[in-house]
Amino acid sequence: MAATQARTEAALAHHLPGSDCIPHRLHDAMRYATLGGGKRVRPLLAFAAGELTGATPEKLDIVACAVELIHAYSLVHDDLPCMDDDVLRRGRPTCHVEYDEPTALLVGDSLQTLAFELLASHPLGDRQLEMIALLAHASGSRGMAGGQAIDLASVGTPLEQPQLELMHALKTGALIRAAVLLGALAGQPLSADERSHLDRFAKRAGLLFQVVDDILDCTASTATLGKTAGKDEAADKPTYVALLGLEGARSYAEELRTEALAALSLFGERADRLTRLADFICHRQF
Ligand code: GRG
Repeated sequence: MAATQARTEAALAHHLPGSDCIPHRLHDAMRYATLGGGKRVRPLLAFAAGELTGATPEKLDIVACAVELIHAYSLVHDDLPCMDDDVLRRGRPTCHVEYDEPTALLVGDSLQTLAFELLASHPLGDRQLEMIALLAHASGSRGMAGGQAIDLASVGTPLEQPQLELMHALKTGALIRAAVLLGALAGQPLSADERSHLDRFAKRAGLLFQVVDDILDCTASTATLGKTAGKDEAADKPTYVALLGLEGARSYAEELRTEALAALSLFGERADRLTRLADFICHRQF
């Protein structure tokens, strides 16, 4: 993991325009928002899925950067006062606090378009157009942005599990799924059966990521603020902890992990890295 994270960091640093490039402030802010932090879960998934299909590391660098740039853009926009209004991200001031709101808006726009520029301008094999379409779909109104819209609309209105599932499948799951599928598409073709198993893994892993994120949010605020687990602030947010309680969310995470791993059994040892990543997503503490 550490080697892939470092490789991704270097690739991002290489492909992001330098701070010496005009306009300096915008490029500096793009680098600030993207480099030097983050678990790089989506690049790790892209590399692990690419390993399954024998994709070259050079192609996977591009896929990993594209997916991570979309992720970085989503965080910058999500932190803006008109959305979540957060002042800290990855232990540092958010982009709009460190720079200013208009710059943060343009950072998000520019990171998003850079992702597609990278995918379109490097040779990625026969299914390059499919890869571009897949990432566009996963990021847009029927993917991540759509999930964000459902989330914003649901504040103050408790969601039932199917709606919560749909919101997360779009908001967080779509990009995680795209990371897995794009990584695989950069290598040798899979059979229809293999592809549907990988897709099932990707969807389960996306949901698992979100359930664990909700658990960590709850336990972090409990530890910091001395609140009762699963109560108080979790209750007015659409989260799995609010819906299922802390223990219920934990057993749901285990269930999703088991389903994700079962979907990989078809691939045998070729899926070792994906298996270990599912374990990491499930048992991470940050
Ligand atoms: C603004 C179009 C638009 C979309 C925003 C993904 C998203 C949609 C907002 C992020 C809000 C959020 C904190 C969701 C919880 C799950 C999540 C994506 C957490 C952050 O991802 P990590 O843990 O972050 O992979 P790092 O810092 O490790 O990269």
